[in-house]
Amino acid sequence: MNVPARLEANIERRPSVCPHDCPSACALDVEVIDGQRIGRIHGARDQSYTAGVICAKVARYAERIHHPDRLLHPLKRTGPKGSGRFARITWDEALEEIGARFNAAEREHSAQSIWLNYYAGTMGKVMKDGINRLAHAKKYSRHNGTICINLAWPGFLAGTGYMAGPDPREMAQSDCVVIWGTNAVATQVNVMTHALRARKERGARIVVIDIYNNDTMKQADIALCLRPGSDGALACAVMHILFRDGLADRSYLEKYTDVPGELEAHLQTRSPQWASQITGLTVEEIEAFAKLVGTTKRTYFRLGYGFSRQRNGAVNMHAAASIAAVTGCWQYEGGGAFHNNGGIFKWRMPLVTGADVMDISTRWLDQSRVGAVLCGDADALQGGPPVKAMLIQNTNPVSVAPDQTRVKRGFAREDLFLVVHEQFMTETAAMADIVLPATMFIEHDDIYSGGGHQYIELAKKLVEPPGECRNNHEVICAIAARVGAEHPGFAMTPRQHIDAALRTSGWGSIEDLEKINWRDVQPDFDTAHFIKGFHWPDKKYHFKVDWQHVPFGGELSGPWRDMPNLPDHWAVNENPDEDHPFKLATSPSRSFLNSTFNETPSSLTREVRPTVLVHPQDAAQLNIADGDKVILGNTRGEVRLHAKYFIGVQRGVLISEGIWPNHAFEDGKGINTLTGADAPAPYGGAAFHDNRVWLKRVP
Ligand SMILES: Nc1nc2c(c(=O)[nH]1)N[C@H]1C(S)=C(S)[C@@H](COP(=O)(O)OP(=O)(O)OC[C@H]3O[C@@H](n4cnc5c(=O)[nH]c(N)nc54)[C@H](O)[C@@H]3O)O[C@H]1N2
Ligand SMILES: Nc1nc2c(c(=O)[nH]1)N[C@H]1C(S)=C(S)[C@@H](COP(=O)(O)OP(=O)(O)OC[C@H]3O[C@@H](n4cnc5c(=O)[nH]c(N)nc54)[C@H](O)[C@@H]3O)O[C@H]1N2
Ligand code: SF4
Ligand SMILES: [Mo]
Repeated sequence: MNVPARLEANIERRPSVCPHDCPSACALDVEVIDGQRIGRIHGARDQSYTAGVICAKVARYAERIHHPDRLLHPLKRTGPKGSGRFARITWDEALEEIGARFNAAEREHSAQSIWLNYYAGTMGKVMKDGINRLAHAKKYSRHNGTICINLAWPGFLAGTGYMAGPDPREMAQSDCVVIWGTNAVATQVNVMTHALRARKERGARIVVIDIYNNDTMKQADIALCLRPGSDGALACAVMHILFRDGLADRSYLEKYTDVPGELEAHLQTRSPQWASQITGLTVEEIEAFAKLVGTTKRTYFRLGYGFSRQRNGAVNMHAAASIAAVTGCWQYEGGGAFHNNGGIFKWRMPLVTGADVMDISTRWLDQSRVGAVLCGDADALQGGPPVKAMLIQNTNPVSVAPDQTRVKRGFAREDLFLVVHEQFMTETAAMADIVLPATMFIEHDDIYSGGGHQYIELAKKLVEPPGECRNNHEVICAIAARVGAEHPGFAMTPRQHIDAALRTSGWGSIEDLEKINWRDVQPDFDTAHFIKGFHWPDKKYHFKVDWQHVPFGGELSGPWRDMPNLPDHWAVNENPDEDHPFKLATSPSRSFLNSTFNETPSSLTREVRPTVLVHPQDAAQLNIADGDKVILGNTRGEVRLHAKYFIGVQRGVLISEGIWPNHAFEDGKGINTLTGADAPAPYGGAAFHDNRVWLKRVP
């Protein structure tokens, strides 16, 4: 009798961690088949934030790890830049050439003409941050990773002084969960696990504040669908009502906040009528929301990234967090405001990052302005030499960076020596002189910590890498040897790095972590709820902000001097005008993760094609039928895609979900052709959801 091969296979379940740039940082339970392949991936049940739930795209990771298009060997360009013509070479040949070209750039143009550019393709500490060790040891240009957090974090820090908050699992103990500017169903599914538990077990209300009726808003009891960039106005009107109706917690304000009287006076004119004009919400909607949070002590504000991706995003983040200080909900279990837990881990890992040899006089190149940097913009180059050589790990700027036309022009420079270490032939890798094949997370050892939770998590190598793939750490150490970089971190294994990072940070050893896989480092209730005060010398929550001195550590950018110092609606966003009557947000899609997964068959099938959601009445005015091919444009460029009728958005607002490969668009121009790289205040970043555009049917 023939026994099907599957039944004979030996399937083991092994712990791991999702490596992607997602606040959920899920603890995983991976099916390893015969020690070689993976089957389905499950959420680990014994990590209490993941609680057995993960997103669909990672559950079917076998599609990505065993994808036929994975890069398996080093390649060298044989045709013109971007032609896609490459020939296979050996690792030794590749590394020799990289060493020689980096050394030549250093000799001829100085060490700062070399830029090691990275982001968060993997969030593993060793594999993500080790590239800095090479940059610092050689005094190459430093990399300023602004693209994701720089609009969001300063807004939260401006109030609390600290990047943490009430235990995210406490959402399950709330009576009202406000999911603000995060499409959690798509982007961090575990928020829903805990919020839905609160609804089921306690009858909690779920409020969703967003600019379109996305999958998260569809789950809401109360849906507030406002205009992009108007969250500061909503927050101010809510606080106005709280003061007006006696719903502000005056004793909390007195004890825990800096200028409650000044705030109250300032908000006198920020009425619900005023906010209704700006937000497009009705006065009744605003009143009802204010009453709900003003009368529900256990209100948990889960503040996402999306609403910060506006030019006024930092001000809006601070305004939203300030509501919690007016109601005093921070005091209660299941109450307070939370954005990210970055502060609680207290990571110290100079052996990984080379922070001990960093020279802060070397320039700090802004990742979000990669186009300007590579095109030789003197301001973006900070007066230094042009960038002549680059190594890229963990990021795909030709797809994800704003102002794409300029980014592409920069990467097309024949005099730029570009090395891209990748898992796939991304559109950035396609521009490279040398492409190196990279491992995936189950093929190397690393540690992770959660942005949206409180665990330190260990993920050990589970299978051998395919072909000649090498991990980021191996590549960095091999290049270090060829450019004469010295640092003890180059002589260590990933396992030794993990152990050292844990020990230096006070979290035990790797052997300790191996026994439990995930370590819960949640601070106690009083610390997490700021019961002993906020993280400023006066211990108060700051309504009044000195944007220049927010404890974020960024480079002041944009019109930061004009920022309001109290919560407000700051009108600096791209406003529609006669030539650009629409506002476009480029929101993440459910089946891609930034540009990752836009190569896996099931994600591509689910997302169908590049699409813009248009209100049917707006479409009708422009003679656009459902499914028509349309062009979106602004001063930065034009993008061709298909229109889809969608009523769950305010008139004049357009949504295009997901970072599709540029080649999925008819003329190869991707969605970031339309987004701006103008370094918003206070510390740069990119206002991905703040674009004025015109729309027309393809004639
Ligand atoms: N499936 C999936 N998951 C992801 C990602 C992905 O691309 N796909 N990306 C990962 C990364 S790197 C990050 S940083 C996180 C980001 O995840 P989130 O924090 O969820 O942020 P976004 O998805 O950018 O935006 C969230 C929502 O905010 C809306 N929004 C835009 N402008 C405004 C506004 O002015 N006000 C309000 N109230 N809402 C607004 C967007 O339309 C979107 O619906 O997700 C991570 N997870
Ligand atoms: N229009 C628009 N653009 C956006 C956003 C948006 O909302 N709208 N969101 C922005 C945000 S929040 C972010 S964080 C950025 C993210 O932008 P990126 O950090 O560029 O994220 P990804 O597109 O996921 O690309 C990560 C790349 O790293 C590779 N990779 C993964 N693991 C490894 C590894 O171990 N080693 C190596 N060498 N490579 C690896 C993957 O194959 C992938 O190509 O995009 C931004 N761009
Ligand atoms: S929800 Fe986020 S962290 Fe969890 S598996 Fe999916 S991408 Fe990874
Ligand atoms: Mo991000």
